[in-house]
Amino acid sequence: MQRTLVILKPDAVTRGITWKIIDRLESKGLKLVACKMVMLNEEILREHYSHLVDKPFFPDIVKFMTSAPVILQVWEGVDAVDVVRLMTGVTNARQAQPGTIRGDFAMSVARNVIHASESPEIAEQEIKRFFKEEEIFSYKRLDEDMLYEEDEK
Ligand code: IDP
Ligand code: MG
Repeated sequence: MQRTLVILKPDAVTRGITWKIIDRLESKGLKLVACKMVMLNEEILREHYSHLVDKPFFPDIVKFMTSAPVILQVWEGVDAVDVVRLMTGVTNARQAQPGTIRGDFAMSVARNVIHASESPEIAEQEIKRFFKEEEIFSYKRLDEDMLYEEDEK
């Protein structure tokens, strides 16, 4: 099983659509193993978005991402990183495919409702950034045996 980090961004929280995103991920068969609401700050955003700190729009990212709380989550499943990225859609929500979360719920490049880790290595770093090991839970989904063939797990 693989783990991936999801952030439900301030637009998802303030627009009251977090449940719709969670519904999709749960219905898909992914398992929610950690979840908390926090206010992010510039320091952690500089680390999390280190590939963007020199971009002219970085101050706007900080302003947006600190404008309301976010919901941090860890989701688990086979190939969870790729599955969630596919479900997320491309960065520019206006170009994201209908059927993806950004494609169905957002209209902006910056305000695109969800962050999802982009590789297994990055997922590991991101999960460590936001969660202590004891905040991540291990339990069995009742439908787990039906979701996967034995050799897929
Ligand atoms: P991703 O979230 O699809 O992985 P990244 O390129 O890693 O995209 O960018 C991280 C976040 O920074 C995006 O989700 C978006 O909120 C914001 N961002 C990226 N590019 C732009 C831009 O050109 N203008 C404004 N915000 C941007
Ligand atoms: Mg990214």
